[in-house]
Amino acid sequence: MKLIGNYTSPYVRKISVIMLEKGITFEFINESPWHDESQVPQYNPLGKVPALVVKPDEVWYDSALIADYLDQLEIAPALLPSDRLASLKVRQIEVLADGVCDAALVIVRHQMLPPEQQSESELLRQRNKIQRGLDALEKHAAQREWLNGESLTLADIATACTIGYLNFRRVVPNWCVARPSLVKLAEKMFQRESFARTVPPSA
Ligand SMILES: N[C@@H](CCC(=O)N[C@@H](CS)C(=O)NCC(=O)O)C(=O)O
Repeated sequence: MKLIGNYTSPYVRKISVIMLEKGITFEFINESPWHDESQVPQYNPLGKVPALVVKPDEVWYDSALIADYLDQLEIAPALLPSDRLASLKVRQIEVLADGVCDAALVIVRHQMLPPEQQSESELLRQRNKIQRGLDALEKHAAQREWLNGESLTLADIATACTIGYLNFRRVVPNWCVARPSLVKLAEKMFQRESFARTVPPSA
């Protein structure tokens, strides 16, 4: 399999972590989606990373869908419960974590605009999404050792990738204030080899 993307992307990191956790061998094709000459649209018409090439005529894109694809290969450890409702609950947390990343990414891109084109109200709107999303994740994290059950799931991986991205881009640097359960979860996740091997390169 070939994973198309770069490690500055939290969504690409999520997929790399999943494959490392499952011991799936893959070739990493380092491609930025942001250049005019980017090869990414040849894999994903939407021009976004990650994309996962299984065969020349079988390419998956959107990290949530790729995660689902990888889990249905039934390579241990399972990161989604087999019960459909329980699985949706894990994926709901993944959507929450990814949504926080989406807002953080909007902020990062917005801050690259010339100052006169930046809007404080838009930045505030996105920061509020991040704060509400993190509050909801903190509530989940406070309930148990893992976000949704007795063992590691996709919810923990997606949440840790999101926190890694907030740290990397220094978006909402005080995110950890009054969120002790998320801090604990992030510290635990960052010790895993899969996370140590996918640290974003310095910007
Ligand atoms: N929902 C998508 C989001 C992917 C995404 O936004 N990736 C960014 C990089 S972090 C990207 O490729 N952006 C390029 C663009 O929007 O043109 C996923 O989970 O895969």
